[in-house]
Amino acid sequence: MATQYFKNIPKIQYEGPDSKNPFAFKYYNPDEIVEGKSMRDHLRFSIVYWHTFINPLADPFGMGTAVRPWDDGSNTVKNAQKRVRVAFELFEKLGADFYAFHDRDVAPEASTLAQTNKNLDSVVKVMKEEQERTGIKPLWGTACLFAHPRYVHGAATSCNADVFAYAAAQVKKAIEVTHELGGAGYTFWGGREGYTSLLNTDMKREQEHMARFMHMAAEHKKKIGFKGQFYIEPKPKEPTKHQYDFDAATCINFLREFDLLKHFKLNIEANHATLAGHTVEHDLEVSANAGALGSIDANTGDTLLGWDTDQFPTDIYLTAKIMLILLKTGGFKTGGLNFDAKVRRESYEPTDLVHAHVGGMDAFARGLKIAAAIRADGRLDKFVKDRYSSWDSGIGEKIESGKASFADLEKYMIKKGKPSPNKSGRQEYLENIFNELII
Ligand code: XLS
Ligand code: CA
Ligand code: CA
Repeated sequence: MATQYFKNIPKIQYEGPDSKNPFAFKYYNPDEIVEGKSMRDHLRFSIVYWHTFINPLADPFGMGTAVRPWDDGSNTVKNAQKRVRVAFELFEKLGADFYAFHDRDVAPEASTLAQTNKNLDSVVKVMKEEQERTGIKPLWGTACLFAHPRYVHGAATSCNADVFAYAAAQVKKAIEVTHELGGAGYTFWGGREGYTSLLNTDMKREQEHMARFMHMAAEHKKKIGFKGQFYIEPKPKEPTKHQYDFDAATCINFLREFDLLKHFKLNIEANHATLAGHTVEHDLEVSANAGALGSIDANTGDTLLGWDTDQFPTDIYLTAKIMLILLKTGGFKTGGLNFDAKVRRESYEPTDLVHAHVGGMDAFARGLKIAAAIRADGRLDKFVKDRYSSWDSGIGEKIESGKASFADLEKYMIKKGKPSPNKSGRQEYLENIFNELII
């Protein structure tokens, strides 16, 4: 039976851009067709368990402010089971089809691994009931390998082999649980997989261990018949100074070096890309070019704060740029837009969770429509195509098809004397077109 903690909030429905109702979508119209597919299937919204139901909204200077009337504050299975019912009440009201969770978000850790696994099973039972009641499923599951003090030196990259073994046992169970719940994927975010000082670190050995860990995970996945997609999520820093999964390019290089690319795709988080000194579009494009774009953690940072603020995305330029890349690459297969985002410490009431998600969903729905309009307009595409037209015939075509050597090119240029003139990149003109189509 559904709980009633959000009883003053109606099921969020589409009312269109003229609506002034804060509890209605202005742009997200799940069944509306865009480029031949429903908005729901394009966007595949997912809500995270950790920020939405566990995060107390503390910061380094002050305690948590979150008011969560359903939570009795105890670290018990009973409290965790109740929290599941409330979570699904909110997922349903928002009309999200997916959610994401860490093992330790959903069930309390006990003093032994065996008891911890039992706790998890007891809560998973309730998750299954709620999934069956609502049809909502995990976009992905994951294991928390960074919060407990045992992971102080890392998990798969720990200097302590026993800690590696513990982490492996934890991931084994987390994959099994995700499989049991019909999850579409499983994510590896190596929170402590990095280092702070080379004076005490054997980097080569640590990275080899991480690769071994992932191979074992892939073997176990096969063994239990889990068909969900594995993802690696890049992040450059925080908590460690040097994270091994720095950005998309670093992750892809690691996967390729250790023959793991066939088992993994990337889960790109917007705020992590910006911490790495990139735009999220850059990391999405890098992943897509390697055939490894899997899923997106949809959030944003704050330009004035230099850390992982995990805010809800509200900027329609950002969402339009993300959706443009996604449409170009054919959209999500197993992934989705996962709001790995939290409300601000000052927004501590349950209602704020609703406003935050409604805003994020609408921002992406609008981004999708803008991206589709840009593609239908065609001017940006045509500009890029024309810009590279020297490669479509003549010497360009010869180079691309591998039919020209350095000596051929020398001969060609000596005969020609100088290259044909360059043309303007017209960036401002293109930005104007983008603005014209932001509707
Ligand atoms: C932390 C990460 C984390 C992963 C899942 O910065 O974003 O939440 O998405 O472990
Ligand atoms: Ca994330
Ligand atoms: Ca983050």
